Formats: sequence, C-alpha cells, structure tokens
Amino acid sequence: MHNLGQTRSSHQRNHLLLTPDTFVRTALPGMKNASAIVHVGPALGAAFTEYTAEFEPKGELGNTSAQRFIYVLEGGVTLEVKGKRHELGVRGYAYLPEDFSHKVVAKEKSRVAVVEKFYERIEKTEPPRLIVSSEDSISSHALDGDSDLQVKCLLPEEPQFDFAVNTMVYRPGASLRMVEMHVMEHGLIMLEGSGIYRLDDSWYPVAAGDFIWMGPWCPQWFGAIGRVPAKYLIYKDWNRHPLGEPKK
Ligand code: UGY
Ligand code: MN
Repeated sequence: MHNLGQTRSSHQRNHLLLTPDTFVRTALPGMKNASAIVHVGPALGAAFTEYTAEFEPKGELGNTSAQRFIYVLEGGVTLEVKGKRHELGVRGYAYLPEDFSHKVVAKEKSRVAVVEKFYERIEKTEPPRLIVSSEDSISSHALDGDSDLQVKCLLPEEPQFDFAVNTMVYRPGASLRMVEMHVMEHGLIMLEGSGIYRLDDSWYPVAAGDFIWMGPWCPQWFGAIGRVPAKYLIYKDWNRHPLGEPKK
C-alpha cells in the first residue's frame, strides 16, 4: 500500500527519528550474506556509528579497527576470538576493544545492533578488554528511585570506557522524571512497547523497531504508553572531557 509520502521518520538538525518504513539496506565492506541499515554516523555529525546488521545463516560482519559493541536482537551469532567461540543468543552482547581481531558469524537468520566508535584514550588508563555477556545476567536498578523505570548498564561503569550502553524498561505510564539536556549524544533502538518521545520541540509517537539519534544537548523526554512495558537500548558517549585530550 502507498503511504502517499507520509512517514513518522524525521530528520532535524540535532535529532533523527527513523521508522522501519524508511529503512534502506546497504552492504558494508567485508560483510558476507548480510546487510546493514545504517542509522547514524559521522555524516550526520555523530561521533559514532550505529547500524542494524541483518544476516542470512552463516552471514558475517566485516572487520573494524574501531571499538565495536554488538547486541543480538533476533536469532543468534558465534563470536570467534583468539581461537575461542562464544555463542550469543537474543539479548547476548559483546564489547570488542579497538584493533581486536574477531569474527561475528550468524548461526541462523539474525539481527544484531552494532555500535562502532574510535577510542578516546586517556593518559595513565588501560584501554578496556573484551566483554562477552548477556543482558539476562545483569541486574537492574531503578532510575532516580522510580521502580517503574529500570536500567541495566551493559558495560562496566569504569573510566576507561568512553561510551555506555544501557537498556531502559518503563512500565506503562512511567516516564523520565525530567527533560534531559546534556553534552552526551544518544543512539537508541526501541526494542519493545511504545510511547511518546520528546526531541527538541517535537513530540513523536514511537514504537518497537524505531531508531532515534539525539545530538548533544537535544532536549529529551520519554513517557511509556500502551499495555506492555516500553524498552529501549541506548548508547551514550561517556567519561570524557568535553575538550578531549590535550594534543602534545
Ligand atoms: O542515560 C541517559 O541519558 C538517559 N536517561 N537518556 C534517555 O533515556 N533519553
Ligand atoms: Mn539522556
């Protein structure tokens, strides 16, 4: 059916909403039997890239010298590192440090959220190491004391990490306590449920499958609406001085 040029997707100076009807698939270098829906990247002013990789069975991701974070949305993949194989099912995830040789191979038809970012080193701090885990083994905490809004931090809260990836689950009717405005940018994939996202001076209905990018200081607020909890996976840059490291 034609939608006569209508979409919920919206591209604004400091935020982006992408809904599945506007997704365009492309191949990235090194990918085999897989394609990428690139959600955001430096071409838009972001300091990271995020894409959904869609794999046929035995499909593979290409290499990167950047840090990479993967989170399995559907199906399952094998992560091969240093002769070891790790099986990741739905909600399984991994953090791969920069310049880390690895392979991600789909065991079946699968979808994986991928974040890549060049590492911002800080002096006298060791870079992070490989992490392979599952969201199911992480305990959640209430955000700002609101037990209806549960957060899981998938990466350790340690200064060597220059980004964070969290899941946030809102009971229907729960919302962020305040309109946030902060230096960090966000990449967000709606995983479950629906609600209203305020971005800058617009309020958008959003649902599972949507992607949102919020640039620095983008006013942001979310309220969950519907009969099931709303859940999203959210990236933010983290733990770094806004000026960056001094050039010597
Ligand atoms: O971590 C965050 O900044 C998060 N509370 N932001 C958001 O959900 N838009
Ligand atoms: Mn935020």
